[in-house]
Amino acid sequence: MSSQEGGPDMQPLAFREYAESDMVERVHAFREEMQRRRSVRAFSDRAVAREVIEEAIGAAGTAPSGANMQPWHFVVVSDAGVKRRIREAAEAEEREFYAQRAPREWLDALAPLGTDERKPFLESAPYLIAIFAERYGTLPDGRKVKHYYVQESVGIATGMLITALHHAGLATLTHTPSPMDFLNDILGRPDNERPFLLLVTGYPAPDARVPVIARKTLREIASWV
Ligand code: IYR
Repeated sequence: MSSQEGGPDMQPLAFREYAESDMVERVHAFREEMQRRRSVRAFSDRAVAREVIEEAIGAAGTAPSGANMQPWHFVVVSDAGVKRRIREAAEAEEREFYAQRAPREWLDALAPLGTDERKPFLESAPYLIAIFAERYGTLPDGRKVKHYYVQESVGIATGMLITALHHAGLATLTHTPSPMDFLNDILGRPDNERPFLLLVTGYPAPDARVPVIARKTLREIASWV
């Protein structure tokens, strides 16, 4: 359906309006649900249905993106051998990071989280989702297509993925071994894709504990003019 001769194809917006009281109740319930989300570093090896991951990635794929280029690619890793290779490569980088590369100030900032170079969750969690940012696209004939606001777009999609997985009832961890170009080699991804983040997901270990940390208040994070 075209709204204007010669313009882009347009269609009616599928918008759902709620009564104001319902709106407040919905957003309040959603905030409470998000308040329960924590980064988890102890995962159970309990199986998770593939459909849950598929649907969550489908939700992430609805994210807005620069010129609608959708410059993301998600590689879902469940193979034990591939997970082991990722763990070995990530721990090698992390050993370097904790022992040499990280300045004292950074290590001090991480101290409340209790992280170190050991990443057993990279093998115990049922799924690792490697998120890649496409620096540019490629047409079937090999020509390059420019992508816009790639970091912003992939960041938004990743946030939506984390939210979808949490909503489904799974725990997640955003893991960023640095550098992580080993993901291109292990997962066979092309040069136009840059690893953005490794999202670990599954059930938390039954005895999972999380650090006591505070979230900034609304007054601290928002101002009104
Ligand atoms: N990538 C390291 C270090 C690390 C860095 C930040 I910034 C964190 O918020 C957490 C960890 C690691 O995963 O241990």
